[in-house]
Amino acid sequence: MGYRFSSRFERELYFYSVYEYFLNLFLIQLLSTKCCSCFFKVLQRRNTGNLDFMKRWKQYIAGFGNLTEEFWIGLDKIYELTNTPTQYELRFDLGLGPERTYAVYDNFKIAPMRQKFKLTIGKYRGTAGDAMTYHQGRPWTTIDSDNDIALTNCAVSHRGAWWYKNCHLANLNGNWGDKRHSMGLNWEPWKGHVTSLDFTEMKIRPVGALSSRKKRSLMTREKKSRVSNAHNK
Ligand SMILES: [Ca+2]
Repeated sequence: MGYRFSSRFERELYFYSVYEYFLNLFLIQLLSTKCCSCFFKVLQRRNTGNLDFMKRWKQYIAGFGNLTEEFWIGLDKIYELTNTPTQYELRFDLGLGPERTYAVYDNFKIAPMRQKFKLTIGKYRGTAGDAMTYHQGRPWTTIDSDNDIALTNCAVSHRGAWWYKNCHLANLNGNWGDKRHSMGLNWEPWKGHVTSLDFTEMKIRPVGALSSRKKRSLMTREKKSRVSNAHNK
C-alpha cells in the first residue's frame, strides 16, 4: 500500500523535493571535482616522489602504486580502456613548482601485449610543446624488456619505462628529482632534458564531439542515399 497524499499540491511538493535532493547530490558531486577533470580517468600520477617507477615489464602491465597518490594504472588496463569504438584523448598535466602546463593528443590508444603496447596518438595541442609525436608507433620498453631502437636499453639508461625510441623527448616514469641528462621526469619541449618535473598526470576522456560529428555525417550520408534511391524509383 502506497502513501496517500492529502492534496495534489502535497504530492507535487513531495516529488519536487525528491527531484531537488538528487539534483543537489549531482551538483555537489560536480563541484567537488575540479571542473576540467570531471570526465577524465587518470592513468598516471607523480607528485611526491615516494614511489619508485623503475619497475619491470610485468609490473607495468599490472599497474602499481596508490590511486590517491602516485601510481601507474597498468598497460592492460589502458589497452582495455582505449580499445573500444569510442575515441579517447590523452592529456598530460605537468608542473614544476608553481608552474603548470599541458599537452593534449586526440585519438589515443595502445596495442595489445602481443604488439608490446605500441603507441597510437593523434594531433597535438597545448602549451607544453609536443614531446609525444616522436614516440608515435613505438612499443613499450622496461628495464627487463628492451623494445627501443637504441643499442642500449633506454629504460635502464634513463631509469624509467616508456614508449622509448632512441631514446626520448618525454620520460614521465623517470627517476624523481634526477637532474642528470634525460634521467629525470623530463618533458623536453618545456623544460629540456636536465630539469625533473615535480608534478605529472596522464589522463584520458572520450572525445564526444568527434563521435557525434561522425554520427551526423553518417546520418547525412544515409539521408542522401535515401533521396537518390527515391529518385531512382
Ligand atoms: Ca635497445
